[in-house]
Amino acid sequence: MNAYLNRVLEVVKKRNHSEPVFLQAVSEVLNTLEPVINAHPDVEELNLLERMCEPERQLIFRVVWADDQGKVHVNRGFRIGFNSSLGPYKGGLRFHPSVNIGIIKFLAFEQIFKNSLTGLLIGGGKGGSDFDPKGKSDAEVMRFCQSFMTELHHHIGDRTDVPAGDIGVGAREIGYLFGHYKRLTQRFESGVITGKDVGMGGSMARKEATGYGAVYFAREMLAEREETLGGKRCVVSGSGNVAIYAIQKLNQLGATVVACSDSGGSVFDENGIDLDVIKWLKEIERKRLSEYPSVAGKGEYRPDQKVWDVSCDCAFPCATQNELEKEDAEFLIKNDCQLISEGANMPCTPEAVELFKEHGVLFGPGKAANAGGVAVSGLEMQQNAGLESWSFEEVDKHLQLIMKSIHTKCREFAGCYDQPDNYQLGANIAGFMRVAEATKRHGH
Ligand code: NDP
Ligand code: 2IT
Repeated sequence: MNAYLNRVLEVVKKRNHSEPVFLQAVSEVLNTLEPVINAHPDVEELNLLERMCEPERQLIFRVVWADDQGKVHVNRGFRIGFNSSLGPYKGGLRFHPSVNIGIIKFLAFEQIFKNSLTGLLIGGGKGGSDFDPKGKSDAEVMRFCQSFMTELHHHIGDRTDVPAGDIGVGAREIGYLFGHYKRLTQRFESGVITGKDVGMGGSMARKEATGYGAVYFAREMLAEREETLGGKRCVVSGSGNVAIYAIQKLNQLGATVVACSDSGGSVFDENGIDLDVIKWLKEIERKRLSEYPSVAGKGEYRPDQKVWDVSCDCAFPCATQNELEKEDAEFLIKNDCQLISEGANMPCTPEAVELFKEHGVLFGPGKAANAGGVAVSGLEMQQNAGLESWSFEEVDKHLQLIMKSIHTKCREFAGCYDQPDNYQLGANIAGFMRVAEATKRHGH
C-alpha cells in the first residue's frame, strides 16, 4: 500500500482501536484507492483522506424508558454525522442489542460513498441504539422511540440530518419517531425522516426499494454477461425488509428463491419459498422463521444453519455485516454460484470478497447494490419538499434508472484502471471522487 494510505490508516487505527468493524470498513475503502492517490496528488496535499475518515460529529446519549410493568430501562442512543459535503447527513437508525459506536461509525462511513453513488445531494450519517425491539409491546416500542427522539430532535432537520430505518427500525418505529418530533417541535416537517408510511408523507416503493434495488443491480451485472435472472436458482439471507423485497423482485423476474434465514436458522424450500408466509410471519406476526414449515405446509427448517451451503446461481446477503465468511464463499464457489449482490451493509468478509474476485464471481458491493433504499429516501425528501406524491410506477422507474446509473459508474471508474468487472474498485473510486471534489471546493 502507498505510504500516504498507510499513514492515514495508522492514524485511524490509533484513534479507533476498539472498533474493529469500523476499521474493516475504512481498510476496505483505502485498500482500493491507491490508483486514485497516484493520479490525483491533491488528495494527499489537501489531506482529503484524513478528513473523510474522521466523523464531523458524533452524538451519544442516554435513553430512559419504562416497560409495561413500569420498570425503568436505560439504553444508549447514537447519531453520527460523518460527512456533509454532498448534503444533509442521511442514513438509517439501527435498533439491535449489538449496536455500539463502532458499528454506527462503520455504517455512517459506508453511507458517505453509497449516498455519493446515488448522484443525489445527500451526505453520510447513521444512528441507532442497543435497544432490542424483539419481544417488546407496541406501547414499549413507542415509549422507547419517544425517549430516543426527545434527545435526537435537537440535532436533526430536513436540511441538517435526515434519519430513516435500518435493522429493527421499520414503518412502526418511524411513525412513533416522526410523531414525537412533530409534538416536540410543533412542526409537520415531513422531510425530517424518511421511510414513513405511505399516506403520512412516505414515498411509494420506499419499503421495496432496497431489496428491489439489489436485484436490479444483479440484473445489470448479469446483462454484461448476456444473461438474465429468469430461471436462476437463488438464496437470500435474512427475512426482514431487504430480504423480503429482494425475494419479491426475484420472483417477479422469473428466478426461484430456495432459501432464506433469520438469526435463529434458515429455511430450505426446493420449489421456492412461499413469500406470503414469510410476510405474514415477519411483517404481521413478528414471529420466528422456525414456524415456516408448519404454516407453509412445506419446506425444511435448519436451526443455526446459514443459507450459503445451499447450491445456487445467485446469492443475496440481506441480513447483517460479516454474515458471509471465507468458508461460506468456498461453498458458494464449489456450487458454481456466479453472482453475489449485497443487500446488507458489508455482509461479506474481506476474505470472502477476495475469493469471489479470484474466481470470477460477479460481486456487487453493498455501497452500490443496496443504494436503492437511500436513493428512494432521497426521492421521498424531494416529494416532501414539493408537497408531491408520486405513483409507485414513477418511483420504481427512478429507482431502476438510479441502479443502472450506479452500475454504469462502477464499470466506468473501474474501467479507467483496466478492471471494468471489479465493482468493488469502481464503487469505491466513483463514490470517493464525488465527495472528495465537493470537500475540496468547500475548503473545509
Ligand atoms: P430488518 O430488521 O428488517 O431485518 C434484518 C434481518 O437480518 C432479520 O431477518 C434478522 O433476523 C437478520 N439479522 C439481523 N441481525 C442479525 C445478526 N446479528 N445475525 C443474524 N441475522 C441477523 O433489517 P433490514 O432488512 O432493513 O436490514 C438488513 C440489512 O440491510 C442490514 O445490513 C442493513 O444495514 C441493510 N440495509 C438496509 C436498508 C433499508 O432500507 N432497510 C438499506 C440498505 C441497507 P432476526 O429477526 O432473527 O434478528
Ligand atoms: O443502509 C442504508 O442505506 C439504510 N439503512 C437506508 C438509509 C436511508 O436513509 O434511507
